[in-house]
Amino acid sequence: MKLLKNHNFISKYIFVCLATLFVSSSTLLAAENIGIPQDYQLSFQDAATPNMIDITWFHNSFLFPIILAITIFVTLLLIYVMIKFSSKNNPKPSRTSHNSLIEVLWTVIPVVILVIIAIPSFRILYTQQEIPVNADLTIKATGHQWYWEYEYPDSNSMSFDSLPLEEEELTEGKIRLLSVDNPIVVPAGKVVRVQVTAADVIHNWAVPSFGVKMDAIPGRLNETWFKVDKPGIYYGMCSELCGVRHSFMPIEVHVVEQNDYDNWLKDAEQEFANNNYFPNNIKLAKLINK
Ligand SMILES: [Cu+2]
Repeated sequence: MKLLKNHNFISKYIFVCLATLFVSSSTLLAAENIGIPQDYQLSFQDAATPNMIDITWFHNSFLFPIILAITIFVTLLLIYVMIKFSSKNNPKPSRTSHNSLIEVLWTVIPVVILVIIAIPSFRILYTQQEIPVNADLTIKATGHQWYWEYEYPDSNSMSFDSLPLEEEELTEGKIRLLSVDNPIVVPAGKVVRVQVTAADVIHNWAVPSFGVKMDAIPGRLNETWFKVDKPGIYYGMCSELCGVRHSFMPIEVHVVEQNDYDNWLKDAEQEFANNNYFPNNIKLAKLINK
């Protein structure tokens, strides 16, 4: 009866492990759209920048097989130990308490695995942090409770606020809690440097498909960068708990061809000449008082 109970437990354990493996491997094959989360998505959004391509490769093709191998190894080891050394099969346990060879091995092997992981990891971290010397465009993103303010320092310090669309403003193709009134627009194939800071509390400027996630800290100017070749609309969110409306400060980036960008810039420089803090702050006040 005891053995039966043991077997029950073991088969349940194996089932959970297999189910976990199946779910994780099938989600690696999902995620088709770029720049937007999918229903029931567990894995990454499709990569839109060289950095995100590296991050996706690092996780899916490098880390995941290592994790898989270790998980399978430990699971088999546990099953082996549970059966071989159960009180029934092994009534008189050995009193061995030390084995130098095994102790050295279980210290050295994990260290070697960590060093192998660290090499590509540090390389990716470095390219994320190291902005290419000649950025084609600089955008400054300032986090406020609870909206993003963007400045284009190269264009007469043009600046505008970016707030999510309200339910009644959602037209065809707009997405609730992701579409904003004033998205940022950048040219395709150009290196965009993003300076990130905050005016009140810590926020975080994050766009998953760009592989960008940078803390916005009051009194500090952080920098990150991205280069997107494929024109389209990409979405992100504030990713640092920053207050009650934390979930209402999405990020919308329009990547367009250079001439479209030039046209947008001409219009935007006029529209946002005296920046639009004031109207948007009224809008924000309305939202908060809702
Ligand atoms: Cu925030």
